[in-house]
Amino acid sequence: MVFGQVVIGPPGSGKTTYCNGMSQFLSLIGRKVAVINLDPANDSLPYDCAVNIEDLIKLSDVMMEHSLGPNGGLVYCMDYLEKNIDWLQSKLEPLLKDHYLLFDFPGQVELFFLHSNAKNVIMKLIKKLNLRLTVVHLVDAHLCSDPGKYISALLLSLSTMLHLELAHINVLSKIDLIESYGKLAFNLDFYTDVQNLSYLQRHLDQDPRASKYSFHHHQEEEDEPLQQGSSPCSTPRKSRKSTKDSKNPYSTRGLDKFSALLADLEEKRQQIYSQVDSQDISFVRFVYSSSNDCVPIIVKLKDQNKQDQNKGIDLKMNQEPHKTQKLWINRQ
Ligand SMILES: Nc1nc2c(ncn2[C@@H]2O[C@H](COP(=O)(O)OP(=O)(O)OP(=O)(O)O)[C@@H](O)[C@H]2O)c(=O)[nH]1
Ligand SMILES: [Mg+2]
Repeated sequence: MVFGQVVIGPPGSGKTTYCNGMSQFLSLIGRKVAVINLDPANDSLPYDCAVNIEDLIKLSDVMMEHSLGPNGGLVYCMDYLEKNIDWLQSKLEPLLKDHYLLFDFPGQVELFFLHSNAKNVIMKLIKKLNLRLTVVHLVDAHLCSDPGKYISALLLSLSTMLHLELAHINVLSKIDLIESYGKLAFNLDFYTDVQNLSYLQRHLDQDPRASKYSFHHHQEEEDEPLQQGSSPCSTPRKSRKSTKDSKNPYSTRGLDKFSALLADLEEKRQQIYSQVDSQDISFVRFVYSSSNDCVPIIVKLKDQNKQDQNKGIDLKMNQEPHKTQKLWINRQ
């Protein structure tokens, strides 16, 4: 079985440098390593690559021949690579016996959350060559210094994870430069653990560009006034809201526990469906209540004929004795 990494990330996030450093590290600890350059725009490679996409197709040729810009050209190159996957397969086969593989991909992020060609290339290699690959997604650590950019990096990481459907590690690159961007609003573990993003709200409000979108939650501010003199670089203190008994215990658990919770909720959902009048139920959702419980919300669609006088969406929350909330939505 052959193991390796698919190294991706926005332009200039350090993919090629990472592949170079990782290959040196692996060599030093006695592992045979092969770096495969799949970026047809990688002009000067700092490592000796075992396979180079430029032997198959060059971005400059594509741009010239097809009158494409660099972005369209890269999509074309990935498409071409997918169609010629046998070429890549034949180049990789001699390495499969004992090498660890590092794939250096282009920095055009749309290739990894929007288009399917790069994903198809990776999936075909996994299937044909029985590879075990992990995605290493590099994001420049300086994005932590700006709350809006940090959220955008998280969204990018999330869409990439969902699109590629592989084992995935997000890495903050260029961490040695982080101090040059000033003090972070929170400790580094806030950013690496992706803790409660609502703590970023007041920092977004201080940003002249973000503040115009009014992220501020006024009620929360009334509940919890900003403490004068509190250190801006301390781990966020728990909001009054979260220290109350409404703290969701599942928020600190791992994915393994989460599947147990889902099974539990599915059982509750089936119990609700087995009750009388269940044919009227459109779907059942769950919310976490202040009494440490997952409360079902039953959504029923009203019959249009009976409810003609109520145009538009009509939401009613009824508290049942067994703490079930029902939400009716008019069919438009
Ligand atoms: N200070 C610092 N610089 C880095 C680090 N990693 C990469 N760089 C620099 O960042 C620049 C871009 O690095 P690359 O490795 O070419 O980035 P890339 O993601 O491969 O770029 P593209 O292939 O163009 O998308 C180079 O000047 C690197 O020397 C790091 O950890 N610290
Ligand atoms: Mg590169």
